[in-house]
Amino acid sequence: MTTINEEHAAAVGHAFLERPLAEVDPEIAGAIRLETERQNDTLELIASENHVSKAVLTAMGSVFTNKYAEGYPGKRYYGGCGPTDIVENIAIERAKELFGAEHANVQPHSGSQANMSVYFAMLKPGDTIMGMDLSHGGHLTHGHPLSYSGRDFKVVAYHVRQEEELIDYDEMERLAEEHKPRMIVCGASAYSRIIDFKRIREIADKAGSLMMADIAHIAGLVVTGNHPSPVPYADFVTTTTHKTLRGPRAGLVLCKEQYAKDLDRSLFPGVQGGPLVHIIAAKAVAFREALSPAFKEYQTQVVRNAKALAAAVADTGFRVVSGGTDNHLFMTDVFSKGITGKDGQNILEAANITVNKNTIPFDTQKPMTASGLRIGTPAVTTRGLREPEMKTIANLIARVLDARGDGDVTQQVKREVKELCDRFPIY
Ligand code: DSN
Repeated sequence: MTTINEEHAAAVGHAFLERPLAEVDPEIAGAIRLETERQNDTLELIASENHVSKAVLTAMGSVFTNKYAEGYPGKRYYGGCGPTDIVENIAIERAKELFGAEHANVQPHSGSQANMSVYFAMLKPGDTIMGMDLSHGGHLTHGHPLSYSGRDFKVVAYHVRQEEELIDYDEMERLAEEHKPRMIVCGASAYSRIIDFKRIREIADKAGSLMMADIAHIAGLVVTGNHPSPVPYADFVTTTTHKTLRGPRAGLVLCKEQYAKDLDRSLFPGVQGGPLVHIIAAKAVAFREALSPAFKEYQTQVVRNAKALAAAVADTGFRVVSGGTDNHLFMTDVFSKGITGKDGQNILEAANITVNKNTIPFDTQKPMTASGLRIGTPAVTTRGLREPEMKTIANLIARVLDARGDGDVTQQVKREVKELCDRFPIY
């Protein structure tokens, strides 16, 4: 055990740079170990989570975290940005190539800030935007009253149709004609069907609106052609980089060249300060991985797994919203068997199966209770699970939910989850 004085001496000398984390901070090192074990022993079905490669982790933990680099490649406010410019230029070029985009800004720290940079580039406070209602599958930053997007702009929300639970494009068109929004925002965080970006462009053109597609959830599928791309249609495309795209926790904006200058200025200095260069390096690595043929195989398997899991869950008697899925996720209405989303999430977590409660369209429960569970396959597909394992998972989910979290059933399911996870180690 070192004394405080020894620690102080070590901290002012060069030696502190070399001390291992477990020695410097056993509590945080312990929490990292716990989280590694948790991820290894858990069936991760949260649709927005994934497991990144060691290459991505290495870039994130690199010395670029030490660097300030406000500005853009070739136009920085700090010296010493040579290697940083290499990283950012590579990330930009790879992002453009991946998505076939005219311009890419790789600096957003998150999806929320990516969206903010687009809004602040093109909109004035009080302008009208149209976005998908959060409880129908949209996102907080698409105009929810509790988000900056709902506070600074007038919001008109569109919905899914109650009967088939698909986006009501006719309603979207009617509302766009009536309200002439400055921007139509599309994209979703809890919608399992193909989004018709071409139709939305037509609606935007008729109403004289800009179009922004937030593809945070489906970006990986878009890259590989497993979901149609909005890039030919949308003025702006935003995404996170850590969901199906399987990169570091961060954001990205793509746009037509005509908006490039406004967008870049809006992001920096408008919304953010110094970029996280280590995270941009990790984005570049993830983009390189996403350019490989193996990534196409991965995304195709993600969708196959989601379809197989949705069908198997439906076979156990839980209603699946819209009857199935075309992408990496689906929503199951656990209240169809009298279980709230909140209870369902807790029951599954006790058995080491992680999902998130989610409202379903026309939900009768409050958001913190919810009637649904959102279930996604990006993470389990990364660790190598395929269709046969999806049937097993559906069975495990149904057993523990049907038993309402009974202790013996939970322990038995947890053991089976562990056996399954041990067959498919992550790192
Ligand atoms: N929190 C993300 C998700 O889980 O979909 C959206 O921001």
